[in-house]
Amino acid sequence: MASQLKNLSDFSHTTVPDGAAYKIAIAVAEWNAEVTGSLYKGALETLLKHGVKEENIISLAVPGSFELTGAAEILLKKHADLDAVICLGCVIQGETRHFDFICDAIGNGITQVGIKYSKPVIFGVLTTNDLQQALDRSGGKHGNKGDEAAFTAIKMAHFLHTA
Ligand code: DLZ
Repeated sequence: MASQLKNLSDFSHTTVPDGAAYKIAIAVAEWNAEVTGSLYKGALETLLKHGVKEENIISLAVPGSFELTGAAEILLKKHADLDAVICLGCVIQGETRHFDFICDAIGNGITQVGIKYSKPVIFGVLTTNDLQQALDRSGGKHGNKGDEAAFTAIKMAHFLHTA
């Protein structure tokens, strides 16, 4: 009989499996670098803290968040042994509809890439009304979405190998 989950209330949001066996890529956007640099720092530290080996982490920068989909596709095509890709970016609402197009494109794009390769592609993109909201979520009063993206990547890499 298939193993069953424990009561879901036993699971902590931050209960993370050991990442020692996994190879994970991080693609980070250069737009709003003050924010994305902190997201990247959080993600990298979290991967290392949970056992992912430094030599098994690939880090690459792309110009803007729009490029994250293409980056995830290229990474998964070139590195067949990757267990997950983390996409980090920060899109801040402006006066035009650019924000909506970029956010929709990234959300749909990285979902499709994950499905195409049957690999976890993690959405670590802040979509905020202003810079302060982004700072609050990249190491400020609301934590760091980079950390969250990293432990989600390890959990989904574990899922990939145990499902
Ligand atoms: C053009 C643009 C704008 C206006 N705003 C952002 C943003 O807030 N965050 C971000 O990551 N990128 C932005 N970009 C750049 C686009 O993501 C992309 O790099 C360009 O449209 C070129 O494809």
